[in-house]
Amino acid sequence: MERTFAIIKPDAFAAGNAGKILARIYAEGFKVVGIKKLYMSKVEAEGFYYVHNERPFFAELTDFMSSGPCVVMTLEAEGAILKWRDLMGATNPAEAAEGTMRKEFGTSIGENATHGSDAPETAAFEIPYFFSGLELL
Ligand code: FUP
Repeated sequence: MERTFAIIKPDAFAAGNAGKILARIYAEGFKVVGIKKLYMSKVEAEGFYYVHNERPFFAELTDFMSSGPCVVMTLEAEGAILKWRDLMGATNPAEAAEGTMRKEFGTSIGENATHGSDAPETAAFEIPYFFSGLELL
């Protein structure tokens, strides 16, 4: 079994789509090991996305991620990292396949509804950034 880290981003949460996204997560067979709503600060968003801190979209990205509440999750499944990336779809909702979360609920490359770890090393940083061991029992 593998674990990945996922976010229902502020755009999707504000639009009332958290329930639909969570229903798909369960329907696809993930176990939701950890889940909580939080309202990220700008500094917390900058820490989470530090790998992108030299990119031109960093300020916009961290403003958006701290613009409203989101839902952070730790998901478990066989091949959870790729499985959640596949269910999310391409970064740009316009290029995402039908039936993916970003196609259904994203509105732009920035406001793209969901986040998911892209590799085991990323998940190993992202899960404990938001969850303590006790929250993942
Ligand atoms: P992804 O792994 O699919 O979330 O995509 P990236 O790691 O490349 O980018 C992280 C986030 O930065 C995206 F979810 C949205 C944002 N982003 C932009 O706002 N503009 C871009 O050109 C690329 C990414």
